[in-house]
Amino acid sequence: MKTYYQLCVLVGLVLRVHSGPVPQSIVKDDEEFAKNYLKRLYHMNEEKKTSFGRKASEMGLKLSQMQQFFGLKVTGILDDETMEMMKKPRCGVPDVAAYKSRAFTNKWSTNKLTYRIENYTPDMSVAEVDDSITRALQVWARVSSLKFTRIYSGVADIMISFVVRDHRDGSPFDGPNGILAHAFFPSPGIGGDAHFDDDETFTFKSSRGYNLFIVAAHEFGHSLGLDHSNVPGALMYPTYSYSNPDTFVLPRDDVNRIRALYGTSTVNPDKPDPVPPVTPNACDPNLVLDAVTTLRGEKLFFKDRFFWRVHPQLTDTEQYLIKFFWPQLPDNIDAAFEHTSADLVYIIKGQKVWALSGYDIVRSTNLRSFGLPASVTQIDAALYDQYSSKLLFFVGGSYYSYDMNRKVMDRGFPKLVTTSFPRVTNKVTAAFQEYGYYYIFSGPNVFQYNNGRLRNIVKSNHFLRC
Ligand SMILES: [Ca+2]
Ligand SMILES: [Ca+2]
Ligand SMILES: [Ca+2]
Ligand SMILES: [Zn+2]
Ligand SMILES: [Zn+2]
Repeated sequence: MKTYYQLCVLVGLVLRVHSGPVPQSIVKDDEEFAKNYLKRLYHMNEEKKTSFGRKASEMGLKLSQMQQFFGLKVTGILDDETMEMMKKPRCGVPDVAAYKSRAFTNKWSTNKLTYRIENYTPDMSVAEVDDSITRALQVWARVSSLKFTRIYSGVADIMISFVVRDHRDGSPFDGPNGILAHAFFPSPGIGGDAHFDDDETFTFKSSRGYNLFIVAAHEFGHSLGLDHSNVPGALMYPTYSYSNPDTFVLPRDDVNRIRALYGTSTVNPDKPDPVPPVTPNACDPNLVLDAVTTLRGEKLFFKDRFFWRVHPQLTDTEQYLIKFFWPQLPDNIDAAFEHTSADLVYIIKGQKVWALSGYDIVRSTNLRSFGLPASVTQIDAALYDQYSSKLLFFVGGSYYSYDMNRKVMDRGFPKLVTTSFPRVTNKVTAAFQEYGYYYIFSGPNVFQYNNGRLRNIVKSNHFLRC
């Protein structure tokens, strides 16, 4: 497993190859950071002057709650993976709804609400801010009975402002990154209001900085009464992930939750709504994966906007948005493979290829650089055989073999898939090698080969510990 500390080393200059003992000061800083995180977002009590054991168990309990929420391995200790998750940019509203103050309810008694933009961020033009806010509210109005009216003076239900640090509501912002914004659940006064941390760089139609439309759409979910969702890919998931504002469609989980509060919109038969995206289910027996690769002993299984990360020693899998780890990578990728001797993972979509070192993108290249003919504009799957140094590309019913050492395409290719992989009659959808075995995915089935001999056929969710 890639540790948080290795990540730090990789991001900067490679100071040392093997991660040695971590300096005590870093451990202390992280512990302080984690304490603040849990106090703020999991309502961990201020430390009382009790014995050390008492304090430790309170922190352990809150760490377990947080790990449970994010689907991490529940250890109750501050491990690297937990620290990594805590450092992700996110919303400042606590994840533990049970602690919501009694002054707030979970819904407005009316479906007609007003909003007012009190001030603007210098990061964007006035028109861009107005447009982002309006469209963020429409995300919710489109799928429910809610209606929003903008007012320009007086007190609106949803007062929107850009502020920094302490802004006199008891929840100071923290400077660049970390907490991006927060909003208050429905109630008179501050209820419904949304505050954006203006120490962030907000953007209009860009994956740089933090996209205001995405951040605002999430915050307005709170303004309307929704708390955080633990469904990866839901808009109400606590951490920030970029989505293209022009193609954004509210995911199924959020649609269901807002409709439970405010009912369904009146359907316009001339303009049907786009289908809300769902989060793929590891237990679906018909699951067809987009791509599979190993990564330093872990396995990554890609599907739509998501991937599952499977550790060899852990019993459960973790599911993330691709954009959560690599904002620059596209969704719905074609293929992936690990070039083990170079410690790189390649992600392929169309003609584009990205090389990752651990969780960092180190360069991008083109399919042609692997010697594929220009007629191949898209591949179905890729597999790197670390023993023979051959890289196999699956395209329709054929496959190519590229020699990674000699950097040439092998003679006699493409070959028919069925000549080397008996029983695979349909298109290969994903592939990887592990412990000398080839795993060839075709639709929901996976064919396991050892030296060209079929050993076993399983369903693709076999690997996801469903
Ligand atoms: Ca209000
Ligand atoms: Ca911040
Ligand atoms: Ca594929
Ligand atoms: Zn939130
Ligand atoms: Zn505030």
